[in-house]
Amino acid sequence: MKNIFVIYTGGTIGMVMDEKTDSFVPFDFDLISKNVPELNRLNYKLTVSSFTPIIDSSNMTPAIWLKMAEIIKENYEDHDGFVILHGSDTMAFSASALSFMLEGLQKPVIFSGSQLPIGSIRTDARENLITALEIASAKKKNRSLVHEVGIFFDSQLYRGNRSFKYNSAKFQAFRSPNYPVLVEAGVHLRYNEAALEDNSGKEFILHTQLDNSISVLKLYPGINQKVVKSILESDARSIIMETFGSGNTTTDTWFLDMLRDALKNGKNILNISQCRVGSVELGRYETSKWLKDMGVLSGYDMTFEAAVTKLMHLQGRYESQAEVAHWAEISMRGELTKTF
Ligand code: ASN
Repeated sequence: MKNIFVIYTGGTIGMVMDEKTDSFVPFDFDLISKNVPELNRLNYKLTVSSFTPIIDSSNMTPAIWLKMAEIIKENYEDHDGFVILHGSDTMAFSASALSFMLEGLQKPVIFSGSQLPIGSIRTDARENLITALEIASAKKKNRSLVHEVGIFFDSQLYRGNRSFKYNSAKFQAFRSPNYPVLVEAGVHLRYNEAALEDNSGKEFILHTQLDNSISVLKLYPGINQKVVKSILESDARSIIMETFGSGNTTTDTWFLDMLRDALKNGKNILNISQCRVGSVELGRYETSKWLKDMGVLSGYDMTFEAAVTKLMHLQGRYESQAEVAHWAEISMRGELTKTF
């Protein structure tokens, strides 16, 4: 019998309607087990750790990521896989964060949740939960099939640090356009073995330090100098710059001068695109050639969620800005593809 560890953090999956406020509020795990009697018929032993308080994932914090990662570390040897029940709103941030905190995973860590509460008749929660458990327990020749952090939602397992929530209305809430789906659940579960992280021979290491000294500069035509200056001069160690297309920005002299000053003052500036599909390609257009020359870092095809959590991880791990910059451009957990 396989041992699966379930971490319940909250989210719509376990919510009920509060009649006083007429809005959804989180509820305890009993509600889930009562509504999924199939859990007793599964051939696994489930151990459940419910967080207090149970939260809507909009209240997620790095401290809670640490708690999840530590629980996984403590229960790693005795369990075959982990399922984390989590609200969908910030699930991609948590899955990305855990992918960096848990190096060399040999076992699956599967995030899941739902768009409708488990108690509602048309809920997507039951299918999501049961299949997430199945993937967390799947083995071939005594080795887990998945050795990374994934998000299972609406029949698909995505790499956690490649996905983002793109739809708040449909059951298919997530997408991972820059990386293939890892598992497709239909009549059979189809594992895309070529796309899955292998990690064989790697040592499992928990990284606990996170430094959230980050700011974000999202560009738009007409952005004014005061706004750019205040972001670049904040005390953040790194700035994520969300640019146009394949990494382009205005070439106005004031803007490029401000970036140069920020870099001179020791900031890291990581360029990711506002486009969710495709990659930053510094130097493809003249409008990004300047950035490359001055030392702006390329985030390639990384998601915003991966960029934020990767920088928190790197800054927690390295005091040196140069070291953070070095690793920012390298794929550590399959979060980016360098095609250029
Ligand atoms: N607000 C909810 C959450 O993220 C949304 C959901 O789970 N579908 O906790």
